[in-house]
Amino acid sequence: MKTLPATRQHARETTPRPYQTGILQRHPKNPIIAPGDMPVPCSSVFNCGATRFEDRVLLLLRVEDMARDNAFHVATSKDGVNFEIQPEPIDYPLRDTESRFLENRFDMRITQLEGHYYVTHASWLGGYGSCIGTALTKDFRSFEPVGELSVPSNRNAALFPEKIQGRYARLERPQNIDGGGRIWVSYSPDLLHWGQSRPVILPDTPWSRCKVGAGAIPIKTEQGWLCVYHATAKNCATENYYLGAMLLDLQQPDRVVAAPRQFILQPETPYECMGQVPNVVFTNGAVVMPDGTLNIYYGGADTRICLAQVSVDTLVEHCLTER
Ligand code: M1P
Repeated sequence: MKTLPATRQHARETTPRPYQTGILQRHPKNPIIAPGDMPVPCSSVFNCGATRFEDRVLLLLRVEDMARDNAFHVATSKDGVNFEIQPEPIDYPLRDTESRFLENRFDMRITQLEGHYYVTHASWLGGYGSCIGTALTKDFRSFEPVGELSVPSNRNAALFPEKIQGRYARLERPQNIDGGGRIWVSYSPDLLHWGQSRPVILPDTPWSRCKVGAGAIPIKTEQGWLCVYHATAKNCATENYYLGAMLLDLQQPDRVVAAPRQFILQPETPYECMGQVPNVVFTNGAVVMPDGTLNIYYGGADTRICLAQVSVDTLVEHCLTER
């Protein structure tokens, strides 16, 4: 067998990979917010909810301190890339004395609905796992707890931004008996009582064999609700997180209009593969920019915040044409 000269072998091994296996473009400034960018000492900053607030992009950052206790900080930006971060955490209890079980709240998703911002999150109940909690805010300064609105174990709640056929709707992920889980849709007459739940049947792929959960809040398009979701697959060393995209029916969102078998992002850069949980790309927030670009904010390895971009039209087209 012909072998390459040693210098060329070295060149081949050290040439950076293009980091472009999906259709998303990673932002060249990635990671856009790392622990060292925070105005407070922290070990990780990741998995942010995202929305438009006034004329800015607003992120709710999940920040872990050196004791790995959580806090949530607001960050705002005009261009969606360079953020001003508030040094004081938001005033919303992450533990409480009323419930003997509530130990933490995390993975906040923000839905603009009927003049309010609803924040849905996982509420960690110790041995019971997590349930879905909700808070209400108008200004991201004061947060009114609405309550824990599911029994455990459930999480990854993404509230739709409008009523569908007269009912509120949310994506959620009840836990499977094996610790995984799939996306379901539940409906509510009043945002408090949830039921009439139905599963969202997605293609079975090698990258989605373990967990499949909602990501960012669904985006309304003519072709359906555009959703970016996460899925995981175990290998002999780790459980890798991927992002996928799908379109759900506008009137009956438990019905899948299109869901490509291909993932749209996999962990492959150092900032996605190395950190407190390796090989994780996890989104719970995306924002449509004025030029139609979808800014997908995602946690890299549960340690820093990254940005991937694609136009909404391109992602819809991708969903409709790829199988
Ligand atoms: O460590 C990876 C992720 O693990 C959990 O994800 P899921 O909701 O799919 O179970 C969460 O703790 C999430 O925050 C974390 O990024």
